[in-house]
Amino acid sequence: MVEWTDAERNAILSLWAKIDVADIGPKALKRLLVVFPWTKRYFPSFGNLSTDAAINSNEKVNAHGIKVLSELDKAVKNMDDIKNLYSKLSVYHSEQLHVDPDNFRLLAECITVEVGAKFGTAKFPPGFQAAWEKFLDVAVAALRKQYH
Ligand code: HNI
Repeated sequence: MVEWTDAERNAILSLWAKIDVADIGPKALKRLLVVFPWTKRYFPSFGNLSTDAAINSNEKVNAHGIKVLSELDKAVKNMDDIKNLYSKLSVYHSEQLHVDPDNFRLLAECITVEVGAKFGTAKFPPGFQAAWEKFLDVAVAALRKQYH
């Protein structure tokens, strides 16, 4: 089981309280699709993702970005049980969506870039980033868990 120090919990909770899911979610997913373009292949039902402009104005991308970040909200509220929380979601990504699990880390990276860009060093100092990265690592590990 993952151990969290009080400082880590506080950093994650205070950062999360400032994060607007409807802002960071779409931005992070758009960044994923542009920076790591092979990820587009998982979203054929989203329509036109052929250019950066098309990705930016795609409403399905926006909605899905919000959905993904809202899922992280559940993890923030269940920090001691993320593995179980994401168990079904892991099976779904593995067995139905066939998402290469390496992509989870790439999305986590895009989320962190957006958080850093939004808050800057003053509100997202290295100590906060350390706790935040650990949190995302635990979420990514939980999503990878049911792959075999
Ligand atoms: Ni992911 C659907 C959460 C990373 C591709 N994904 C979901 C759903 C949630 C979710 C929630 C909706 C499930 C449902 O409808 O029951 N995804 C997450 C989380 C992460 C993540 C928390 C990582 C932090 N997903 C990724 C990545 C990819 C991905 C990295 C591919 C590159 N996800 C998908 C696809 C779907 C999906 C594809 C189905 C989309 C649809 O609506 O058809």
